Amino acid sequence: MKVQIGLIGLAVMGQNLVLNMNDHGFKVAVFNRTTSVVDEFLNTAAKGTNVVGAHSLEEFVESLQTPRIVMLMVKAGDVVDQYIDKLIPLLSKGDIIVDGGNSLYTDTNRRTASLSEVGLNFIGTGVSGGEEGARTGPSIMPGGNPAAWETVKPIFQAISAQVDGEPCCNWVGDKGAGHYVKMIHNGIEYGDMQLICEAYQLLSEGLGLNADELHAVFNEWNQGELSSYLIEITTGIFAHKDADGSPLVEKILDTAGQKGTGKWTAINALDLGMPLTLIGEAVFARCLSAQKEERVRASERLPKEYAVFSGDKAIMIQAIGDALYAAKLISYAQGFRLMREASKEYGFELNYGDIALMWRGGCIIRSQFLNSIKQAYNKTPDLENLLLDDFFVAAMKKANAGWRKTVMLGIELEIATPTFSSALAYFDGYRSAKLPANLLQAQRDYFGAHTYERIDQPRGKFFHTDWTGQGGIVSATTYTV
Ligand code: NBP
Repeated sequence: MKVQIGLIGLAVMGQNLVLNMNDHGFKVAVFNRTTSVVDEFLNTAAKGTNVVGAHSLEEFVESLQTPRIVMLMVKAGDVVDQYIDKLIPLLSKGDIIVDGGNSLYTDTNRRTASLSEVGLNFIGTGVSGGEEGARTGPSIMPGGNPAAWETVKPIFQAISAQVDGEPCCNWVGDKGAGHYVKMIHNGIEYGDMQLICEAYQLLSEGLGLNADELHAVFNEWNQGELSSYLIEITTGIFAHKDADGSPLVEKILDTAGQKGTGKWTAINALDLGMPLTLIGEAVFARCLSAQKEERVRASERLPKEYAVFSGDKAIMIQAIGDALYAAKLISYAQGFRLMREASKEYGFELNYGDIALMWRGGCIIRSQFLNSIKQAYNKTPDLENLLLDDFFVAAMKKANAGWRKTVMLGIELEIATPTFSSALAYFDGYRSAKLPANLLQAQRDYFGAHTYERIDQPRGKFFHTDWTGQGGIVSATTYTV
């Protein structure tokens, strides 16, 4: 009896996805480079299930019903290409390879095209939710060759998270669209996490709240508009005590790691000329945190004056909550704006409302307010920027004063708030009909003859001035970005 799907890569994500598929009645075959892991898995977590193990790729492929579905859950990069190369001679036309790892979308573009040339259908899918999500229902973002979707759809939609009876999994788009959207998801995750960390530092260092008080504040925030998975787990983190009874979080070294998806998002935004400032700052904040020893030396050389907060704590906590919410809205507005540009540039034809729905459950950035994003796109499918939607306009207006107060608190107390403050700068810049770029263009024309447009002349008509009376009349090529 052949099985419905095969999965290669029995690390934390692979094992849990397999168990999830088994729970939903799908028969799964598994393979892993280190074959002892297959036996271990079958003798422990998968004991008593219908999962079958293979010790060679040939045996693995042989066990699959046609059209075969082979899902890779391995380290992204060369390993995926190596497995694809080994699988091609073993598979038949119409078979499907799914890459569920965190692959770069450009690799997925390339793999979709090259596999299509040999008659195989490729899907590159984002899978978010970590270990727990994989086991109980992740958010799944598939893209690639649409010919493969109907075959994998019943499996993916069954094992994904469900919110209000809808699966957090839908077809995202052609080529690398699924991995692109997963990359943006991860970038937003970087931003959400950094925002929470800035709120934490202002509340603890700035207002002097201890872990129990932080737990109470986050617990309250999680009941309202900030309700989300990341606020929920942060609430739990503040309650967690070390063996000696003190809060564990205070014993953790303040240097953050990263695997690269946030960096990819920021690089892509720069490539497309899109201001994705909050996520960019979140990536840089991790980089700065990693310079621990240098920061310790700098703290001695450039000591802070440590002003003490002297206002009403309850009002300030409310303001910090407002800042957290407003800056988070900016991050999503920037992320969706970037996706809009990418969709146009790369031909992904993304459906933004569906993406918001896919992120409502299972994934790390799941939160209540994704429903409001869905509603915004329901009303205006081609919405330029979420900030222009009624819900966002009202939310920004409500949070505006508290957000400014929070950024000023950071400035006064010498506490860095890179994401709170860069988001505010974007907000103020975005709603400025006039920016000082007229002077910038004058400078560019002054030193490089880069030309400028005039407010009293039609757009697209360029002028050059001989600013010193000693330059020539030749101008440089004009380009944007
Ligand atoms: P890892 O990313 O740690 O990958 C481990 C798997 O890759 C094992 O099966 C390992 O086989 C295999 N592998 C490696 Br490493 N090098 C190999 C090679 N040269 N040849 C063949 N196989 C090789 O596992 P993971 O954390 O479960 O993540 C799987 C994918 O899902 C990754 O792309 C990851 O970025 C993505 N992802 C992870 C999470 C998460 O929370 N962990 C969440 C969402 C997405 P071995 O057992 O023989 O070493």
